[in-house]
Amino acid sequence: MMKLYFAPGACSIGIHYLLQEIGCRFELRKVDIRNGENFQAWYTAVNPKRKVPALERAGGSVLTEFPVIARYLAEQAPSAGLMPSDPETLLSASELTEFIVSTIHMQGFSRAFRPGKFAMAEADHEATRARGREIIQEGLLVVDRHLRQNTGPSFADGALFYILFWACERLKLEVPAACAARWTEFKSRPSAQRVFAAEEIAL
Ligand SMILES: N[C@@H](CCC(=O)N[C@@H](CS)C(=O)NCC(=O)O)C(=O)O
Repeated sequence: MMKLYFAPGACSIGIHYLLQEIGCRFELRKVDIRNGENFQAWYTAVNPKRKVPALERAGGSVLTEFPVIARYLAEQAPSAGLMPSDPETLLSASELTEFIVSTIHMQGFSRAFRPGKFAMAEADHEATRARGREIIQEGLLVVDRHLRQNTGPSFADGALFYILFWACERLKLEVPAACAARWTEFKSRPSAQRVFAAEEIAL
């Protein structure tokens, strides 16, 4: 059985959502990243990069990096309809997933949530957070355009799920209309309810 290493409410929630959507059996192993459990030897043996998500596959090998795990899961369960069959739609889903993870998450949310990673001086933290929010808002405009043109489900939904969760529920940002509509749709799904319950998240 697959095992997801996750931290409650972290980006791993997007992979957790995909696992629920594809309807496979899986185990969860919580990693307390707030208290540095990801730096403990047992976890660095799982993922030397010390990040979640990590997905242990049935044979025991571990996959890391959100876009890779998301696509792998979609490929494993073609009947879930998360792996676009049209090559252009597939490229577009990959492009969106990469943009969300490498730009909106890593450049935007990382500044907004953890300014100390970008600015040593405490005095610069507020400006760093503000810059993070700008990057998020600019990024969400790109995502919104994508959503208006591509309505079908894909593995990019995992990435969309966690940034919309962070934007709408954590930071309480006003997000563009198609993003807001997608978040309303996501959070009403039974898969999302199961994810929130398992991660003990109250919206
Ligand atoms: N490049 C990784 C990034 C994952 C990542 O940044 N995960 C965060 C949680 S949202 C993490 O594990 N942070 C722990 C830390 O930096 O100590 C991916 O795409 O999976």
